[in-house]
Amino acid sequence: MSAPGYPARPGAADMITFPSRPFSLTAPAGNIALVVIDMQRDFVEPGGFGAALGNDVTPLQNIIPAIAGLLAAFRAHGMTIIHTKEAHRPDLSDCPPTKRRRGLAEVGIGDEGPMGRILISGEPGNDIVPALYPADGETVIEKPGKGAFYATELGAVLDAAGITHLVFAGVTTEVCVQTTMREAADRGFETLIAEDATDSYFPAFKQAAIDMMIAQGGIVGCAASTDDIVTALDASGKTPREARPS
Ligand code: C5J
Repeated sequence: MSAPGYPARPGAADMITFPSRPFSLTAPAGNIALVVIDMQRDFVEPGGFGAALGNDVTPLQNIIPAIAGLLAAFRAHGMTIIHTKEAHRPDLSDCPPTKRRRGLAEVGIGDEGPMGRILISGEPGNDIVPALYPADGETVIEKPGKGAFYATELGAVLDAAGITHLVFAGVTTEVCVQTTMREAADRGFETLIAEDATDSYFPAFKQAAIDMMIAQGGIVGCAASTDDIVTALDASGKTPREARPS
């Protein structure tokens, strides 16, 4: 079955080639997953934790349409989508004291913030912004660290789905996105960051993080624009489910 609006073209290959930097990435569509990192209300919405720390959240809000475009394309092609949330247990048993000590704010992890307890699972501010809310069947990983592989089931989920290539979006580029891309690269995944679908409270950090990851021949991974990623998906012409060997 083709996804609505994406008719299968007879003879079209199911390999997808992303015109990324510093090299093009090619993979079977069924082996590629989109990972949307920490698009949570507390990081992105005015009045949340990020704003309470004195950050301008506007740049993070501005990437919502690009991420929505990626989600729409991956959903239309029936491809794997993972969302992450930086979230701790209410008793903070998964939050090392060193992490709690970090930060310049009067309110810290576990304290009552503008949208409930900061970075605590189940609190309103810990949820994903409505515009990017996970659809039924999409995996949501709650992670206690900056990297999404540390102390989570992410590796097992990806292995079970046969995923080898990860497309990254979300926030913040130099913290949770970069940490997770590095974890993924060390585990043997090919990684690609959608450069206009990620951002930081510090514009220079975003650029530096992308530059250092794709330097030295893509030492961590590759980068491409959202438009180029979506165009590559659409050009494949088939949904991965059709193309997968049974
Ligand atoms: C941070 C994140 N910056 N999601 N979290 O603490 O990048």
